[in-house]
Amino acid sequence: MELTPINSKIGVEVGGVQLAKLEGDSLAALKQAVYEHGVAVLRDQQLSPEDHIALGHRWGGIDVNNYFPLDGEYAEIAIVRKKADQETNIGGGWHTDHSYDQIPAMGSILVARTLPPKGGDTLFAHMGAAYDSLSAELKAKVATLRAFHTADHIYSPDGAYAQTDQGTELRGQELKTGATHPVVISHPRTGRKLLYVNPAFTVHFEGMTREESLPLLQELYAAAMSEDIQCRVEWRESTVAIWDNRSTWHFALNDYHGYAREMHRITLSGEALAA
Ligand SMILES: O=C(O)CCC(=O)C(=O)O
Ligand SMILES: [Fe+2]
Repeated sequence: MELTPINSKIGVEVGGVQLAKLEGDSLAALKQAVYEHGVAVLRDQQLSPEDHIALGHRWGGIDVNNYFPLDGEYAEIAIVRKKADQETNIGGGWHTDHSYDQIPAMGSILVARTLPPKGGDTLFAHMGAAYDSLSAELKAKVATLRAFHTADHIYSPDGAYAQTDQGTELRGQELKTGATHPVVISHPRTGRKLLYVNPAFTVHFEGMTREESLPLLQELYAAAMSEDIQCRVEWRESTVAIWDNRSTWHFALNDYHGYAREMHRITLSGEALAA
């Protein structure tokens, strides 16, 4: 396995591996690379839907996403799709997946199935680097804070997607979600301190209103959006990305109007989070 960091803060290109056959020590090494670098990019993968699901099980289990359309045949595969005539994409703002769950998903294995001729890249940002960049004063301020996360304002019948042309594609409008997590978590495998709030799902700090929370949330988001802790994944046919939701945010760019883009996502089960 060849590991080539994308930059010093985030991302690793992984060569010399076919995910369909990966197991044992090699799988353990890839997991470690994802935990350390936040996102791994693998090119030229021959990964059928069955291989994709089997890899998810070998990794440690699958969380089925409650909102995205499912592949008709494979309930484990969530379809991340923008049709040629749609305007809105999925994940077109900074977020981390499933932070509204009590035990948020570890991450995802995303496979490119249909790509536009150009555009449709995905940005990733490292929340360990974001935490490191905070001033000592800000680190002290957030050290013991907890924050409430929910997806209701995104997916409910009067939520963000309902107003768009993705509205009718999504499921789960009736679901109620909510979880409170520490604002600074320790990565369950590496122990690294990570900033764990995100603009999509974090609503307020525990014991504070949304209005009271916003100034500090904005300050944290500004640090997390710094370009020098990001990498850009340019998708090609047969590219797979595997990311860690605890240590990264991502942002699917929506710059390919008039073309279809379709990705297959398997969401990997996570573990309890703690400060
Ligand atoms: O389409 C992408 O590149 C990522 C979309 C997204 O946010 C996700 O699959 O979680
Ligand atoms: Fe996402």
